[in-house]
Amino acid sequence: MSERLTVGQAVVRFLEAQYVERDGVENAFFAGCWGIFGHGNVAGVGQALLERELSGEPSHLRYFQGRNEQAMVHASVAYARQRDRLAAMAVTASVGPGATNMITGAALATINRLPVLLLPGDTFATKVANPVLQELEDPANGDVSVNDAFRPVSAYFDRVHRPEQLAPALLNAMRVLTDPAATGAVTIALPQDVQAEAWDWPDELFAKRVWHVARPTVERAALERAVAAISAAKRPLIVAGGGVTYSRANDALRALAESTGIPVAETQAGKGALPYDHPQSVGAIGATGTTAANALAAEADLVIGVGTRYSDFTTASHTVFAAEDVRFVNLNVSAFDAHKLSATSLVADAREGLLALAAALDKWTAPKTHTAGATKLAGEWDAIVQAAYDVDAEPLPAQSAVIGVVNELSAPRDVVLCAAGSMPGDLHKLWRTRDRKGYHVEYGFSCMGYEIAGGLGVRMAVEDEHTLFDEAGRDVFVMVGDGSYLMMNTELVTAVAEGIKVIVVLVQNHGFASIGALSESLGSQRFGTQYRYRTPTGLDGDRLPVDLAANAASLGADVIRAEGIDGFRKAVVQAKASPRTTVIHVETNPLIPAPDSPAWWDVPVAETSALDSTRTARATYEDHKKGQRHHLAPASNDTKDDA
Ligand SMILES: Cc1ncc(C[n+]2csc(CCOP(=O)(O)OP(=O)(O)O)c2C)c(N)n1
Ligand SMILES: [Mg+2]
Repeated sequence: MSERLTVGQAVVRFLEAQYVERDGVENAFFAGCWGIFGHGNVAGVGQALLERELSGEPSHLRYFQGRNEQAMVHASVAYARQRDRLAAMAVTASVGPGATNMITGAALATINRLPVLLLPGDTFATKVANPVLQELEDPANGDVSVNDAFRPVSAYFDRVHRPEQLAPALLNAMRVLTDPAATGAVTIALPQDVQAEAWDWPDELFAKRVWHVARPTVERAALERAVAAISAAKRPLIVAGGGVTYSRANDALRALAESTGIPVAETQAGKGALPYDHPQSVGAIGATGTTAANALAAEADLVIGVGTRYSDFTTASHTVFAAEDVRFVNLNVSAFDAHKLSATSLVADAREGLLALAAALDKWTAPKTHTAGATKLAGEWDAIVQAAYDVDAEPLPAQSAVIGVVNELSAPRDVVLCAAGSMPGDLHKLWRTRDRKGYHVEYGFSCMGYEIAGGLGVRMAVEDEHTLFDEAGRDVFVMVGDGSYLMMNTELVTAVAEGIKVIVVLVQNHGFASIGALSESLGSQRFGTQYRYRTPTGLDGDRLPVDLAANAASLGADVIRAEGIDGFRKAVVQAKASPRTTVIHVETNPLIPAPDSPAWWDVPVAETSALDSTRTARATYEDHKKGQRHHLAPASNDTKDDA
């Protein structure tokens, strides 16, 4: 049996029929399809979505209208992250700029290993009318289009020139989207004529299909090597990454930590692996780490990385693991990550691997003094956090106090979300995470503009989890700087249109506090990091009369202008009580930094310069470079029996 449908209609039918299962729980994979229409998709996938909506049949594949293609991808990616990659969204865009607007989002998805299906329109397969509006013509390559730019940022890429190619493209897309080790942005470029072309599709293509999300188990020999390495350790440290959360391995991690006494540090994506007040939680590690985690990292003889890709922020650009004899055991579903830092590698699902380690380590524990020392260090850091929450600055509050108020007034299950600027680092250090999904900082791509769109995606996931699994609600606190807000605030309109509530904390500090401080530390004198009028000497005039609160109100959001920290406190209470999207505008003092924890981040400084500030910074830079490690020593136990 077959059915005659267009390629666009077939895509929609197929997406509706895809399900995933893990741990015996099954749900539809695609929760929606975002779309902005142009000539590249309006009569193809767009027509199919209309036909779907008008059919009147209930469907989990809802259509969402975004305001910017990049933002639609961000919302989708945030949605998938909140759902632990067990659900995702698709995005349809027109040809040309509509398509290329998604490239930043695609890179963000692939870098963070988060699934999203991108369906950019492409130029005519038949080429009769070429060049079509927005077509890139390459005199030397007849088959190139702007969509080729998706290739390096996609976990899978295909272009469907003929209807027959659609089925394998869709099946491969699902294989990659639901594979924890391979997932990311999947791009299927759909030429605009092909989208509207009819074909007789075999019924099987649209039959319900369940994709079983794998939990690969640990190879016995690899487990033995890991256990040998761990049980020889005197100063071990676990580094928990995002893989812990996606695998829902939090209980297994806690059990392993408690049975062995090994302290647990967290990356940005891994924050929330343990609640902040667990005695063995030493908090953030690396360039934005706590004094506790970084002190333990500095002397660790064994680092057990779980579900982490060891970004430079995590390793403080390869300086944080400083002990001469430090070795690594990496548990990761991706062999690529498991082998980093010359580790003894366990290529497996995080939960399976942690359970296997706990069983195999049996009664082994780290030295009691090590565990107790970690708890003491963590307590000292928590006192520093409290002091940062309590900073009493007039008239403009410190950012750390703003974070403190949000932490205190949010419910334990609420989600704090951020992506770029000075806040991700401050949140990593200071946020007291109480729920495994309570912390959402996109720091793989750290993309300005992710915040509001991402908050929308998280809140959509929260609402869907409520409907599907009867989970309790969560407010979403989007922390966004003025720079990020100016880069992309468009999805406030979408939040209003869809009646989706997010609380946006808009921190106004008139420019880039983050890059300003970085610039100063590197001798670049905060050049180009403040929003000011141009004068004959540069952009150093008065502050600009930009009113971001008025801007947010003009987009349809409720807006509260908070004055000082007490005003901010009242505003948060009011926003939490409201059912509507609320933007809290608060001005802060950008010159009060979060508490320091000695750690370095490798940002190269000019080797030669006419400026004293740069020359001084270069000398400091060269000093820091000396502490940088390569971690090339083979895992110590790999050769143990050769002698
Ligand atoms: C799209 C994008 N462009 C540039 C950067 C580099 N960058 C990181 S933070 C930042 C400034 C952010 O300013 P704001 O949102 O006001 O936060 P603040 O630093 O003031 O806390 C810039 C330009 C980035 N991360 N993303
Ligand atoms: Mg700013």
